[in-house]
Amino acid sequence: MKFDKNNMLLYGVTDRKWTGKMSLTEQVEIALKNGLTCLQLREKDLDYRSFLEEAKALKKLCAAYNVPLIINDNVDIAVACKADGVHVGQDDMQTSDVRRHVGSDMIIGVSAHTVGEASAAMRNGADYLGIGAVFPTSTKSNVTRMTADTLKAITTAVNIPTAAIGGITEDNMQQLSGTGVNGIAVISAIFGAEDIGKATSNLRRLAEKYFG
Ligand code: 3NM
Repeated sequence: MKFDKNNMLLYGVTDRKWTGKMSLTEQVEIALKNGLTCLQLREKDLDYRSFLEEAKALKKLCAAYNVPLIINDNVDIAVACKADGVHVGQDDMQTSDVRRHVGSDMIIGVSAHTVGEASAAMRNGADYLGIGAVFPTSTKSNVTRMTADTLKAITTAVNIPTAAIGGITEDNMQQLSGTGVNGIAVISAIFGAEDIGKATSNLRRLAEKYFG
């Protein structure tokens, strides 16, 4: 699948904490219909079999909307479900090991918090970076908020697509304009929204305005 900086515009990350009346798949389909440009399946507690089943279903769904599916942290699931990519954090597998494992075609995303981490990830074969946390967030614990200067220094140091992450909403997104990021990655602003469709289309419109 073609992958470039436009896929960073509105990057949705799943979190089953937010599934209530709807299943994760139903939530994702609404987001895909309303302008998501990339989807990351992030499962921290699912057993291998259920994770793979879900990943296969989401791969089919994302392909129907021509949106890349990225698997968080689990290279084996990414390969087995034929995902478009895999995303790793600094405590997960090394980028160069991931590349050896998945071959040259799969997209590799890496979370980076400093210029050093970002440059190393790029050197070792990352295709894009998630950079955060740009705002306070209660969705993930143990994240450190970064300054606007660090964010700018990272986007200046690398020449691969970047998405900012952490506490991003319709209301604060404008503050990221001019930092050099190509878009935003969000969990709660989409999957925690009362109306996922409306939230997604609003975020997409604003992302086009500030980062398009
Ligand atoms: N990674 P929300 S912040 C998954 O800083 C994740 O690397 C982060 O969720 C990082 O959009 C984060 O609800 C949580 O704030 C993002």
